[in-house]
Amino acid sequence: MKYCLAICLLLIDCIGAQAQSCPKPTPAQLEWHDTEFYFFFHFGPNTFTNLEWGHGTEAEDLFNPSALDCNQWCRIAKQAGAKGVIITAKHHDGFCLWPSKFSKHTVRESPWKNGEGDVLRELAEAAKKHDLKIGFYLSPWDRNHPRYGTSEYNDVYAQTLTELLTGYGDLFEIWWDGANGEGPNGKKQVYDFHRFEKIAAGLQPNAVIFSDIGPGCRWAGNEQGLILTETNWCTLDTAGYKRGEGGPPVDTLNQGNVRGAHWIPAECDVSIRPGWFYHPEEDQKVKSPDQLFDIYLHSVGRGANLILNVPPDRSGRIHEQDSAALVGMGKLIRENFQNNLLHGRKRELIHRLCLFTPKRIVSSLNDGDRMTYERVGLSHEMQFDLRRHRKFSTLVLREYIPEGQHVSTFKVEVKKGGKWVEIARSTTIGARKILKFPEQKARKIRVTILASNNGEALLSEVEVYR
Ligand code: FUL
Repeated sequence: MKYCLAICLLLIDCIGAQAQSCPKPTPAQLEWHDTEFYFFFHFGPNTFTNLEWGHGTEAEDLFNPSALDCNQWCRIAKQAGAKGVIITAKHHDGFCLWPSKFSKHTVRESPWKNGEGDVLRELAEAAKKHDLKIGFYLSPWDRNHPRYGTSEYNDVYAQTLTELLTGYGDLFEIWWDGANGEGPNGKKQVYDFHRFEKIAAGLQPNAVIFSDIGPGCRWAGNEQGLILTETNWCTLDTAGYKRGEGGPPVDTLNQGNVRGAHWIPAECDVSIRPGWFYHPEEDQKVKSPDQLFDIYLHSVGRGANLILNVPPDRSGRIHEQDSAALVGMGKLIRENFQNNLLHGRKRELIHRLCLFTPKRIVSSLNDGDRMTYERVGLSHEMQFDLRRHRKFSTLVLREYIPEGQHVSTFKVEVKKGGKWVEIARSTTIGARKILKFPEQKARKIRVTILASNNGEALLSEVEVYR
């Protein structure tokens, strides 16, 4: 007993010392983690020219949606279960979807609404009405701006960014694309990202900046919307890496770095169609609800955020093929996570490490509140009693990430015929882990944390679904 107590105290000591130094999310990043899944809108001259990368020489006359309806976009986003929207305020062709003072290639020069329109304003108002967060993609690469490729372009970008960050209310994310080619004068640009970051931090401290290396969140290394393995660390080492071509290897972007220096979680980007912009010939190539739900499981279900691109068509509306698929996706998300079989049940935490440690009954794991948590030691078993045999095929775990991310291996067992049988084993948990397995019929479930960076786990939620 004496030894046991000593070991326990020693362990608690070590844990305390290690926990202090690990990277943790900022309040803005915590909010961002909660946003989980949002829409991306690629819209602009490419929608009308059928291109993916406009040349920057397209006539403004081309931009003329006949029935732009941002409320429709937001209604569908809500039905799909998304919590926010991000739009290409300016893509690589340089066309601004708002009447920017710092460009002559904007909606103001187009026939749409006689040059009086502002797509960002319409989207910001619709998003507010539908209780969706909003963010902007502002391509650093600009194939139109005459100053591109000179140091003056950094001033232009800084002014344009300021305009966006001050004109449309609170933003939750700012998107910096890594693509960087030549501008109209054939020159590449050396961007003053340090200055842009300072502007963003000053004007929109709650907006998380996306790029290959953050600082707010990172590209997940592929455009399929997937975390490719079970492992996804929210931490990344960025020393020596740049945005774009000088970024970390794609598998590092996908998995993060265990014990990485900075909290820069992954965001998975993917389009509902093969292209990012609308192309009529892709109307029959829209991903199905099942495919979209599978992407959700491999992104949100692996602790990342999902940004799903839904390109509006030439009328300025989401095409019916896409909206049908998205409504189907939303239905699948709701159905799959509707009825948590553990909800409202107290559960037992059985400590195996020290035989004399008493059982604990806890409720913070099933209160639906990510701010309450339970401290669980390695090899401590968490046992859940469904009170009778129930069928289930999904387990959801959430780590208490305000204190960082630590778990690196855990297993799941069910009791069958008086014996514990392992049904799943995985690696990281993070913000949210969704484990799917063949349907089980059992009364008791046991989760054991087998390895962790700091010798313990802080878990905030455990959920079980049919
Ligand atoms: C890429 C861009 O080049 C594509 O056009 C698209 O915007 C995608 C989301 O990011 O880097």
